[in-house]
Order: sequence, then C-alpha cells, then structure tokens
Amino acid sequence: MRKIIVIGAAGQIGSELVPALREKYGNNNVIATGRRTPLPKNIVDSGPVIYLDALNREMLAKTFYEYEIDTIFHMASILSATGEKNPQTAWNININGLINVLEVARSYNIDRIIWPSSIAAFGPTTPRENTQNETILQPTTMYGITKVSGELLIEYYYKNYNLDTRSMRLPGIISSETLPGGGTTDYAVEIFYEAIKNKKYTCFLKEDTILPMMYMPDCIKCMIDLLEADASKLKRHVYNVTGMSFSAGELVSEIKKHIQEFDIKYKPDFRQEIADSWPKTIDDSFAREEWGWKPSYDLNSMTKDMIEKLTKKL
Ligand code: AKB
Repeated sequence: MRKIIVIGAAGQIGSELVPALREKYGNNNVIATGRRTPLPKNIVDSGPVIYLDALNREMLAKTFYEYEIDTIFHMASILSATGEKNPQTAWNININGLINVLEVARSYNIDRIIWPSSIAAFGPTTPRENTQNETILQPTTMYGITKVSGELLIEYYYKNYNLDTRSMRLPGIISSETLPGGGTTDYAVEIFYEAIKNKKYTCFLKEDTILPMMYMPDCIKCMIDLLEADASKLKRHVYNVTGMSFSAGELVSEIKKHIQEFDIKYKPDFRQEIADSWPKTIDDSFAREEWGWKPSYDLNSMTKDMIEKLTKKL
C-alpha cells in the first residue's frame, strides 16, 4: 500500500484528489497538507492533516521521514493570472517549492512523484491547433516559465537521481467543489456559479476564445492513472492531456440549454492576452497510447453535471 502525501490539498484539484486517494489507498495512507487556506472539513475529518510549507526543506524532510512517505503529489502552485501580478512569488512557490520537494525526495525512499504541468508551458510561438506533445515551449507568462522549468527539472531528477517523476500538462479544470483561484481558465467555473445564482455573468475573455478544458472527475482519474501506469510503458515524463475544447460562446450556448434567461456580457481584461498565447486544441495521443488516458466528459455532459451539482449545492 502506498503512503501518499498531497502537498497543496486545499486547492481546486487537491481538495478532490485527497478524498479520491483516501478511498482507493485508505484514509490513513493519504496525508493532506496545507499552508494558508483551511482544508475542507471532509478532509480534516477523514484522515491525517498537517501544516507544511514546501519552501521549508527541513519541514519537508521531517514529514517524509515521520510519515514514511513513498508517493508525492506536489500540487501547490500559483496560477497564471496571479503569477502575472506577482511574478517573483510565482517563481518562488512554483520552482523553489518544486526543487525542495525533489531534493528532499532523493534523500528518502520516494517511489514516485506526480507534479502537474499545464498548457501554460506553451506560448505564442507554439502551433495552436492540435498542439503536439513535443513542440515549441516558449511561454510568455511567469507561470508558463515555471512550468517549462519544472518539466526540465523533473526530467533532470529522473536522469541523474533515478527519481520516478511524472507529469501531465493540465488544461483548464472545471469543478463544482472548490473554486479555482488566479487562473485564466477560471471563467469556465465562475460562469456556472453566476448563471445559477444571478442568471448573468461578465466574462473576462472574448466570446470566440477557445481553450482546452477538462472536467474534474476526468482530472482525478488522469492523476491516479498516471501514478499507477506501468513504468516500462512510459516513454517520457511529461504528457499532453485534454478533455474537450470550447469557446466561451459555446459554453454560454450550452448553459442556456438549461438556464434560458442567462445573460452574458464580454469584457476582456489582461487575461485575454494569456489565453491568446495558449493552444486551442491539444493532441494527447501519447497519453492515450502509453497509459490508456481517455476522458469521459464532453462539453454537453460536463455542463449537465455541473448544473445539477451546483444547483443542489447553491
Ligand atoms: C490557469 O488558468 O492558470 C490554469 C492552467 C491552465 O494551468 N488553470
């Protein structure tokens, strides 16, 4: 049985990843860690929870040692829009946090590390349609720069220290439990809350902005499947993955099928330039071939499920 630590368990993905991991590997085998944001009650009530600052190497070492950790999900990260407001903080948390985790991991008995990269690793010089796994990586955001650097770092630690590091380039993640914070794809979550609560939303991206996205159940499956993938089948450490691609306007039309009176306005801000530097569609065939990646949700089924879940919740 694995002994797993989720660093950054209060975030949008971490808060749903921990319950899924606890169900699969046992409550006491999944340690949830947070730093600033309080952890959700279901996580606090169902298993070990600790304060952990990834910028503190000693604290990382003590935790890995005391809990006999062998598997790490390093989820703590500053996202694209916040990263543009505080680029130095983004570098510090995203890269110094990651290198600390890798450094401490190589001194302990760590079997596997999952660290998500992002479509933000691509930039304006990358082909935007059907973007390939191996392509130009020249991002213009600090967040993107940390993702490319992180990808290179995890390769380096694999090659030089034999650490089994694995990563997927996540698109925008849509979910009904915890709100994302500080990303460019956040509109695709906020829009549901506003459509249900107030029947109107002002979108910070243009109507025709197309971005790759994924629904949370697929994202959780993606993380656990890559963790469990047979090492002999993997030919690389970083994989493109995607669930669906749609424009803001297409999402609005889909929501209107359920909430006819929904009123939308578009008022693009600084995040438009970030979105315009990212791919519209992603080629994830290596993930499909090498570890059987296959998403279940498309725009239609995701929208239906989000509206059902959020209507109950709100
Ligand atoms: C963001 O918008 O910054 C993130 C991402 C695509 O990595 N959701």
